[in-house]
Amino acid sequence: MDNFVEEISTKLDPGAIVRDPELIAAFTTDWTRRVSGKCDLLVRPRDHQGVLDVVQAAINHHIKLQIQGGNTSLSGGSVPLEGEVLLSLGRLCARCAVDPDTLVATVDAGVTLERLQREAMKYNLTLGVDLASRGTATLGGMAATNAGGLHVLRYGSMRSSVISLRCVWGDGTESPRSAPLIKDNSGISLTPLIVGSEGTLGVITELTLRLVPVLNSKAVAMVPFVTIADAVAFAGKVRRMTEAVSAIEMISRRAIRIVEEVKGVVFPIRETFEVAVLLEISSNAGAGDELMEILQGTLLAPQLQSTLLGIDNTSWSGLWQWRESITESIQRVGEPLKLDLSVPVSALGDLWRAVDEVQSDLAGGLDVIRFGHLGDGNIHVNLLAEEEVLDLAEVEIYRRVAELDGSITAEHGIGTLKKEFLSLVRTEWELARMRDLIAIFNPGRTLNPNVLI
Ligand code: 2HG
Ligand code: ZN
Repeated sequence: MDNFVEEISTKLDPGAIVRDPELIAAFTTDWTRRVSGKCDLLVRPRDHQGVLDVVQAAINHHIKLQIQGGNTSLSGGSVPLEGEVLLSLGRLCARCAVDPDTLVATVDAGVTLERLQREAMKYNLTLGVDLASRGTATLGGMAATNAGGLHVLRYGSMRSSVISLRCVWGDGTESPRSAPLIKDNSGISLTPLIVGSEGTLGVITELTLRLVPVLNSKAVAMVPFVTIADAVAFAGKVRRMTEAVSAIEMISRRAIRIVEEVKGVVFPIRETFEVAVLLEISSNAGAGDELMEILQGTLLAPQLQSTLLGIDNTSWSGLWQWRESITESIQRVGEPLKLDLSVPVSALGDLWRAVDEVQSDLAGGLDVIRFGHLGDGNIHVNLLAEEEVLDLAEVEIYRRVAELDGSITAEHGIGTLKKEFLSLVRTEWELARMRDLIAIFNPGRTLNPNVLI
């Protein structure tokens, strides 16, 4: 370790090398507080060359590195578990350049989503991907994990927004600068492969991202449904009617109760419901009118009466607050086990029932809080219980998800927490090919040795 530090100290600025345990502590526990690692050294290069120097020195001295962006991973993917040196990209943030003619941004990996949103907004542009953790999540981390978020239905996950990337690979080589080429068919592209590889192939240092125009007319409705099946049918009808849908989110009754309890607020819908659907319509003009037309064409009169509308900015963001406060509110009542499930949208009712069955089999010992991205078939199931009950519930729910041809992680990634379950949803052949790729790009597993596989 001393030789490693000696080598990088000649190349990085003094502020880049941190050995103070108190300063390091802030980086070693993940956002959920469920995963706490250990680490004696934090390295924070400011640029691509610094990252290259660190990775090459790590290879020379047989040091393992754990990469970290904003440390917002919900699957333990960003903390060092076994004393790896923490390679934080938070200071790699000098560049955040928007090209308004090409509609792209070129950013350093440590730039936060919120900062890009601010810069892009100067030209009425934004990134299609948006997340509640926008103030902290970094674009490099979002690409490495193929983050999804609130508008996947319209803009896709990060993979759809990444045009090109620059990387330092785990074998100590580097790729050229990212280029804003909207079209480029010169052979096999590594870009889609790196996105979602969770830092097991290389460190992303720079990204060129596709931007989209900000749609200034937005309207939101919160519609209560007695069953999840009714909500799914509604989502399908709405999507068949218009392309202007920018989100179809779901909040269960239990999730609403938690937000009410923690925030001291009262949900305005008093009728009994199993799920509330948050539907957002965005366009350049008249989103409110279009939303009303959609609701009138899909809901019966009593349902329409209990629907909440957010047509102006204040009521619009007030309704979104219910959805965006859930994660933070749950965190205030416990340390949940977070499941991030997806199934074909048409199987969401089956998934709901499966989770209900697991809960009743565990005889009341399990608190289940469901919410998520109904339009994408991606349901977050947060579980609160004693650890042994959580273990049983997790295995059983994943087994049921696999039976429904679903995924054990739709958007948060495998990280370190879901590694043992990967084989439920990937074949031996697929796992072997993942290992082959890691062996090519990151041969000594210098980067993220405990993540993914
Ligand atoms: C969301 O959709 C995030 O709000 C967080 O993916 C999900 O807290 C969670 O489980
Ligand atoms: Zn989500």
